[in-house]
Amino acid sequence: MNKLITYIFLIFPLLGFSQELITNVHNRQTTSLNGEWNYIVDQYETGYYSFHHDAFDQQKGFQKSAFYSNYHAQNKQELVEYDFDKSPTMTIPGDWNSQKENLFYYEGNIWFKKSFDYDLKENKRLFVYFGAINYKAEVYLNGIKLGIHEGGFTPFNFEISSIIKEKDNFLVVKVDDTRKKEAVPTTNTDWFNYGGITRDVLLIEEPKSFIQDYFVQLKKGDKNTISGFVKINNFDENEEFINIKIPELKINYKGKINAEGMVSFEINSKKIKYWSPETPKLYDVSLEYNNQILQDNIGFRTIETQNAKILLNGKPVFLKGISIHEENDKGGRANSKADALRLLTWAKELGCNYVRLAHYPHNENMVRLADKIGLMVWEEIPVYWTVDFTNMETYKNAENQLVEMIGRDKNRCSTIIWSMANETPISDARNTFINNLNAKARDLDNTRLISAALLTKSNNLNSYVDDPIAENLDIIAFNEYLGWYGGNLDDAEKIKWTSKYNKPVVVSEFGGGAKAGLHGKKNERWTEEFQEYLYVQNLKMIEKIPNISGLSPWILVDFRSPRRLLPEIQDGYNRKGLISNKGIKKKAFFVLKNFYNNK
Ligand code: GCB
Repeated sequence: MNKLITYIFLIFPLLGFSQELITNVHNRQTTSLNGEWNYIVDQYETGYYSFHHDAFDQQKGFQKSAFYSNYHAQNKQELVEYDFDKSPTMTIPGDWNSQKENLFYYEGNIWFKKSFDYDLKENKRLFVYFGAINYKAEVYLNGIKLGIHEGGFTPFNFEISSIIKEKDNFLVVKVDDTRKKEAVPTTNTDWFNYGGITRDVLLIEEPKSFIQDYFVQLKKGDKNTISGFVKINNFDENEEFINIKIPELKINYKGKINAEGMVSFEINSKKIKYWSPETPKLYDVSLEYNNQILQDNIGFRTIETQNAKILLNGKPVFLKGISIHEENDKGGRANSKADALRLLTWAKELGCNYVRLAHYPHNENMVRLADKIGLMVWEEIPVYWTVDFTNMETYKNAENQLVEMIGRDKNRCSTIIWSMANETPISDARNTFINNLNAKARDLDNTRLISAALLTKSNNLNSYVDDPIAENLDIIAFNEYLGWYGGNLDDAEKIKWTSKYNKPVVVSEFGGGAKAGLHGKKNERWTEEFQEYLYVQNLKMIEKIPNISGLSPWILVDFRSPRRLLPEIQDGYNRKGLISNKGIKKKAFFVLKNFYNNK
């Protein structure tokens, strides 16, 4: 234990940021580090900075911090004012706010520690993988700093082959969820800032040379060609080939790996059964290399736009959707398969063929389940409201989150739309920021549609979108709140929407709050009747919007938001859910269900 104490404060060179993502982790040889982790709440970052605020783990900073080193040299004293093993524990994955009453409102730094043994054979490599940590993570193994990751909703990994020991490894993570102006998202959001190690922690064991990543989807605009790439980590020149097998399609493709460890391929097949919400057909795909067999379940479908229509497998499709936040039934960050099943089963019950996973990449179980049960998905990054558009570091951070989201989910056929942003105010800096993200997304994946939830403009009863970034989007999506944030519900059918873009339109949000069980007249705010009427009227209006191709009202379930302060009604929850946080369906649920059933 004493060693542990010394080690986390010891100085080792920073290895930098997280390394290239290993994908499809759930089908690899893994050991879970989920479970109970010790934690230390460190409000003042005492484990990170000296009393003069020099960071212990930055070599330069440390060397300059003469007082600190002299003090220790003279006194031969270790920092002993903490003890992980005697500290309390909490369950990982899990946010701290919903697990510990005294941490409910805590935003700041907490150190986590997990001890474990691992017998790594000589010809193997080991990686530690985090599904997500909100918000900033600094990771150490056996006193050695592995690196840093920023962004609360995407996965990352570090190689630990040379650090791992057979016994008594200790993995330490400093998690900081302080909201910052320059972060993505920025300080102000309409959701709860759940802090912690909120998704799975895994050890991934691989051979020296292995398949790190791959892209296996239908080629853009070609429903008879499966194309993409396979990427080998540490390419071994004695093993020149990979195989891609899809037994049901009698595909056994052999591809030669190039000097960069990459294979780009195209495989023709006229027998493909296409994935759709009605028939969510998935194929067993196996990628084979150097005795490694990596399995996946992959569906094939085309998604494109033609003028103002969205075409799924070449046929027009209307997106019957609902927006969803990633919360569990206890009011914490959701992560489990059961959470995903609960949320997506409700979406199905509502008659949806599509969901908007707002406002950040949700956990992988969500998209995997959507693949399986047949729901098209909009995924987005938390470029929300007013991030610091003029700041290059903020852009890099947003782009990194985009890269990690696409990296993780590019083989999920359910995902049809990558969204770049939500309700961002127009300015030159913002336009450039989002256009650059858009270009990056297209560069990484040209098979999906790109959108962003935009703001609208109105002039009396005329409403429209006029946004310079819209020209570069495939779908014009916007949020409108008729009857809630202004406007008169009785005018719904008189409102005239126009669109200057010959592109599909999706209403990415509309809605209004209601407290489940509160009844009254249709013009009484917060009653179920008010919300019901709001849905009736908004749906009448939406049906008449030119080029309308879908909607994802706000929102499936009431969710926690520190901005929602009204006692006895909101009590810290955004009440625009069609279902209460306790699972009770409100009247408007049935209005939307009926609308979708008849669509
Ligand atoms: C919006 C935001 C969403 C909010 C919602 C609301 O426009 O996109 O994040 O939660 O409105 O309830 O105000």
